[in-house]
Amino acid sequence: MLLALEGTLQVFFLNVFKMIPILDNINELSSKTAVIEKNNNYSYSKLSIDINAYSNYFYKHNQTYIATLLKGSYNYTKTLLGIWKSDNIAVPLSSSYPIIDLDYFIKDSNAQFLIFDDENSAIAKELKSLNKHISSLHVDEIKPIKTFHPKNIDINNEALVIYTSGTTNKPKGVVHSHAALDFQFKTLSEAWHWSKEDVIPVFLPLHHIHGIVNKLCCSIFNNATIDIYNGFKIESIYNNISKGTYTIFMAVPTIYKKLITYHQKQDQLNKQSFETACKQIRLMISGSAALPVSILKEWEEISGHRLLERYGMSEIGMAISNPYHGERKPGHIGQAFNGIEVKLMNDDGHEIKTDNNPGEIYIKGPNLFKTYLNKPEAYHSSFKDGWFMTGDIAALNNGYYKIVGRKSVDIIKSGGYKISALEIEEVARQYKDVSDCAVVGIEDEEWGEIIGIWVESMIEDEDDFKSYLKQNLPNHKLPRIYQLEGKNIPRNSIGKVLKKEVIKSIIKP
Ligand code: MLC
Ligand code: AMP
Repeated sequence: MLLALEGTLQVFFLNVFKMIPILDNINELSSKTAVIEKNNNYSYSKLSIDINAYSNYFYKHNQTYIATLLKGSYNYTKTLLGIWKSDNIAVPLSSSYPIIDLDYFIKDSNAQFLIFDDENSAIAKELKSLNKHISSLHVDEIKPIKTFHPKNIDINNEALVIYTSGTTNKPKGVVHSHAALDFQFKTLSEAWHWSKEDVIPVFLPLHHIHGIVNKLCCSIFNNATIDIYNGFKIESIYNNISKGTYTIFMAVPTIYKKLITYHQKQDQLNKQSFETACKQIRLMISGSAALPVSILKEWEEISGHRLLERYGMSEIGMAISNPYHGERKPGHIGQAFNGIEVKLMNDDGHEIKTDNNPGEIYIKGPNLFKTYLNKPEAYHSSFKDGWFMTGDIAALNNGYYKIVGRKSVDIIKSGGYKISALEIEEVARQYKDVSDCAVVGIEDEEWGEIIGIWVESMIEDEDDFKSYLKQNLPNHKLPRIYQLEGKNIPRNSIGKVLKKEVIKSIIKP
């Protein structure tokens, strides 16, 4: 009865107030499952009520940055959408980062609130002690109440900040408006034929575009169902695929490789159920890093799926994709999505229009980010004549783009994460024994690239150095290959480190 009354009131308010489409699409009367978390199902109507609680709680705050430290969960989902419904800006953070980084994200974004769950309460406490001004809130403190304070939300308002690594300085906060996100939801939904019948496992980190936009938000936007995991749990994901739970699957290449290896270790019966169930999934997508053709082929043999590879970036969302229908070309990222312009530019500033001629990918369209938080110069210098310069090098081949490299050797992609070599060097140089060092990405089939570090001075206690790095870097930024014998780093005549030589000469295990 109360639910029905609340629903009616909301329908009334929604007719009066301007809302953003992803929130508009949430049917407050629907008993359909929005999120499955372990054995619990959360309906769209429950989600709607829980989101409204945020409107009430943050009623007096507009366009305020709200940081979150929440595991992959229903709580994460309702908090992200609740922050949007209250016209505030979500800054999703991950506890995989050391305190020093989290503290930087809080300060850089000038977050006024930090919403955390049980799993992150100790870190939240530490962050609160470093940022006295912040209101630190356990997610359970935001409770639904009967009154509802709807707000007008301008689609051009800021919605989301994603921290991403670059070649200079500290990570940059990429700011997206609702308009850019909405364009992404619509574009991806259309291109990949999302429907309310879809069920997707969400296990990627929820502080990056791939997990947040492509998986979680597209599912909500389409009234589909999310099966949410707290990270990549291979055994349960594999078993749930085998049970035929999912209709759509998205992951980074490293995860496909991990699933292949896991599958190969199964007995015949398990193998058979997995392979049969895979064939019932309607779409499997790979992105965030180059998909090696070897992985594409192995996966095709197991699952019967030719993976749909697509290309994106924190600043641009998704821009290029192989087709849903039509040829998915191995080793290629496909064509521009509808409404997004792509061109290749050579070093002389000329557009490349011929095949097999590499150039930097430039992007234009409603998908682009709004700014880098507090870094207007970095924002302006990443554009030329209104085009965003991605730093990725591609060539055209019969109408399909193919990534052939990256402009900067200091950007590494490992496990689907973008990592700055300079950031790791900066941390390593602060260790007492390190006079100078060079960090590089070394090609690897499973991880895309593996991080290697070459230290020029002798390290007295290797274990101590490694544990220092562990304390100061998130797991995905840790070097896995160490050259610590104090040998000279290859340099040119003016002392500049020759990273390509470092890559060649570093001793791989
Ligand atoms: C972990 N390990 C690594 C590693 N990370 N080894 C080499 N290189 C790395 N980068 C090792 C650990 O030391 C450990 O070894 C073992 O792997 C397991 O570690 P883990 O931390 O438990 O790893 P796991 O949880 O399995 O993580 C792997 C992963 C994760 C692939 C699931 O990296 C991940 O979620 N990646 C996705 C990132 C993502 O979403 N990117 C999208 C960004 S948006 P040992 O020896 O101790 O067992 C974007 C735009 C776009 O890029 O286009 O989408
Ligand atoms: P991020 O900043 O974490 O969003 O990472 C974006 C980067 O991921 C891009 O600039 C590319 O270098 C890389 N990337 C994403 N998708 C692909 C792909 N399909 N092939 C190769 N690289 C990719």
